[in-house]
Amino acid sequence: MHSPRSTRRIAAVHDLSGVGRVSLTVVMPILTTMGFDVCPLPTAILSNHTQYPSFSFLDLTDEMPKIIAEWEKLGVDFDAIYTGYLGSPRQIRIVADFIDRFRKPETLIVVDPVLGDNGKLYAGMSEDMVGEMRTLARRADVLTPNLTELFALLGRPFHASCTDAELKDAIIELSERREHGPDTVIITGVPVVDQPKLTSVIARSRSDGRCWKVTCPYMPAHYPGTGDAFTSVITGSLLQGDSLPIALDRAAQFILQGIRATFGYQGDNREGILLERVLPNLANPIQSASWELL
Ligand code: PXL
Repeated sequence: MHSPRSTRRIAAVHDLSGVGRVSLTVVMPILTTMGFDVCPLPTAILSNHTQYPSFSFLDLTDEMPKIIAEWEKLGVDFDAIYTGYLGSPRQIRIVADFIDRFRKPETLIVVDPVLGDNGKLYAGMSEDMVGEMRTLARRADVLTPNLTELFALLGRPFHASCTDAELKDAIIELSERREHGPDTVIITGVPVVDQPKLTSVIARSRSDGRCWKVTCPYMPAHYPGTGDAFTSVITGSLLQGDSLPIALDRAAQFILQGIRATFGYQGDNREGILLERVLPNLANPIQSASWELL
């Protein structure tokens, strides 16, 4: 599998949730549409995501080392490794080891530290998970926390109204506090002070030292899986060679299109955005960039 390939390959380390359009059911169609060969390394199988009051959960921690060992035997190599929802502290250690064994200098490592939202950890997430996620985050080239995850990783109390300067400092702390922090940190779902109809994304790359902000309309509804969709588009866009601000714009625009396609229906928001309606948009060039330099 070391011969030249026409299609680049991504290992996608996420759960498979049957209902609710999150994780692999979002990551795979997006990255396949963007032209990649997506190889799932499933972390757990759930009946539906954990924002429903009840769900079945099959932990695949014991299976993962076997899958990884077979991939090693096959000599598979990956252009990117993209991790999301992980089911146990031991599983996070297995994923960290997988990255250490498969990463090459040019491999893009994207870690979405899925831990919680709206100031709360998701059902089943513990402080142990947060601690292990910190060590995984250090291996990332690109880390995409929302505000809840940002404060959890920093070990500070959550608060929703933050200034741009405060978030810029938080990113610098996360990526430069330790010798091997992530190069690029993208904070998603940042409210815009005094503008309740807007939301934003703030990002900084340590290697070029610049900080970017992308602002877009805020729709007053919560749809699970939008974080997975956002980071999938970021991953695909960076692998396609886009700059960080263009990747941010493409991802923000895609999520907005997805929410707009869904919002008009009086459906159950827990089912996520109508991804299947907007997937073809991923082939379009960017319509209007809105990034600004902070
Ligand atoms: O999209 C995040 C996510 C992924 N996987 C599972 C989840 C959630 C969020 O609720 O429950 C199982």
